[in-house]
Amino acid sequence: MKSSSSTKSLLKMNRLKYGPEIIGGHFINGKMIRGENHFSSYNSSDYSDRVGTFPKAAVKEIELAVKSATAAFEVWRKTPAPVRGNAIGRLAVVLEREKESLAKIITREIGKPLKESLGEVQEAIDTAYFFQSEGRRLYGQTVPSELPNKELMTYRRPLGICLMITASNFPFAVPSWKIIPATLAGNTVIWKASEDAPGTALAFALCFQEAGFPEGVVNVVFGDGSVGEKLLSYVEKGKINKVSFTGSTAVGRKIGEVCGRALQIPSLELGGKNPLIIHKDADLDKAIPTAIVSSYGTGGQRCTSTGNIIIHKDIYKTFRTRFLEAMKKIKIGNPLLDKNVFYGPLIAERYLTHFLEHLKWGKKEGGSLLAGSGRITRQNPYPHFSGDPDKGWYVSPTLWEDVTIKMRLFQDEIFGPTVNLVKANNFDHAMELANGHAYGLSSAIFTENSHLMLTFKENIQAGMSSINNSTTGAEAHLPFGGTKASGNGTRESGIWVLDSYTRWHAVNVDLANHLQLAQMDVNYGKAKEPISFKDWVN
Ligand code: UN1
Repeated sequence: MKSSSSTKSLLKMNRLKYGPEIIGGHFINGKMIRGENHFSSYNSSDYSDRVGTFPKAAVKEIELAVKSATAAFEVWRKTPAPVRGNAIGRLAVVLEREKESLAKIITREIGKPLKESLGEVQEAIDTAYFFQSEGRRLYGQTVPSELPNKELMTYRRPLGICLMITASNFPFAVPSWKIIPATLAGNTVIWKASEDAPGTALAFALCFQEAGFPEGVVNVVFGDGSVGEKLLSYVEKGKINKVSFTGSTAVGRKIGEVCGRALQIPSLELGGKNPLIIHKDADLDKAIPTAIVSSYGTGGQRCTSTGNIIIHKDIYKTFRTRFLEAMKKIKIGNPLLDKNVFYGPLIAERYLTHFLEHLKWGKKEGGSLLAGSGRITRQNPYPHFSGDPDKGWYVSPTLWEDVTIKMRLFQDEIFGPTVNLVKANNFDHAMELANGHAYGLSSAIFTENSHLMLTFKENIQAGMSSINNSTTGAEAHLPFGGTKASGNGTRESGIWVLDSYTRWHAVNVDLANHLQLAQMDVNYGKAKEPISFKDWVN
């Protein structure tokens, strides 16, 4: 199709403003495959800027990815773990060198502020440096045997071909949490990247290549959920040995069913409705800005974003006034044109639809809207906006009150810049509210009382908890994951993730010159006659 001269000049302008268009391809067996059935990835902050075009994987490319990951596994699993760690160390160096450029690609594609994108790349760098040395520490144990001349030991073995399916909100950090430890452990990877962030995924794949990962160890394919479903069928065929997924609870359940039938344990990192308790003794000078970041940072598009702020009734009014005051300073817009923007657009139109719907049903079920006017447009302006609101899915920060535990507003994850103020009568009531939803990902409390900190830690149903800090912002070497509807108990990051990408292999070596049987030929010894202390007394 020929583009008109005005489209051409717009493209040229955008190129100067944002960067060139990427002609993308799947990354399979170390090669780019342009493929067919192309789709476009647009700059979420400005839809007139096309980041690039990418193919949607067809069966033949999926087959090729499975084949190359399978062939590479035979070589990679035999590569000594410290050598695999070295490749990860080189990856860290590449990521450090390219940190700025990679962050700009992330911001261009999904619209989070550059500071956050830099943080995201840093999270991948931290992960790479952490696992570089794990290659020299992929310890097993030596275990004493109950028989003489016999040795027992354990080894971590890789699982095989790992399928990673990731979301668009952390298109770099979260894939790094999966791909880096999986490859360190000797597995090979097929990564089905988010269709909202294919440019970021391709850039990441090329970093693995530069770092000297052998061909076929990391393969990336593009496409929507239907490509993910096709890939999942290889679990049933016994050709994919592990699935790691970050996304919605609904999709996580489906993946869990497929993997369960194949007797596999997937890693599922799912939704959240994360509570932030503000006790009456909270330091509000810290709690208010933290609650703002926790609720509205990344436009609320983190699975760790705060969903309910649970405030002690004695300070409810003060908190409400000060929170509303702080909200007024939130700057929204195109983060590539203004670095002071607090949050950018919603990543995709489907998030906008979901967000706008919640405004309707939230009011209907009785929530009181304290702030928030829906989609920001030229007709429906927002006071601190940078850029052209009509070119992206921008929404204003939203605040609800009069929300009760049974309401959808209290229970449902919205995945946008919206939060509820919920009044608690006392600490116990606050805890009841904090646990009164289906999820259990992150959680936080503000209090100066160390006894309440302890009670909170011991009773909150969540995989992660912050004390006097945000529900967001987990560090790269602590276990990440949730309980209840937020996951299946698997963890990402730190040493804990290794359990998700390895299986234990128990080995015994019998060096005796005769047959000896455990449990049967063991000389356990026996106790002597019972001692009686009767004579020692009276
Ligand atoms: C996610 O939203 O899926 O803890 C991951 C945080 C980030 C990671 C969030 N480091 O908020």
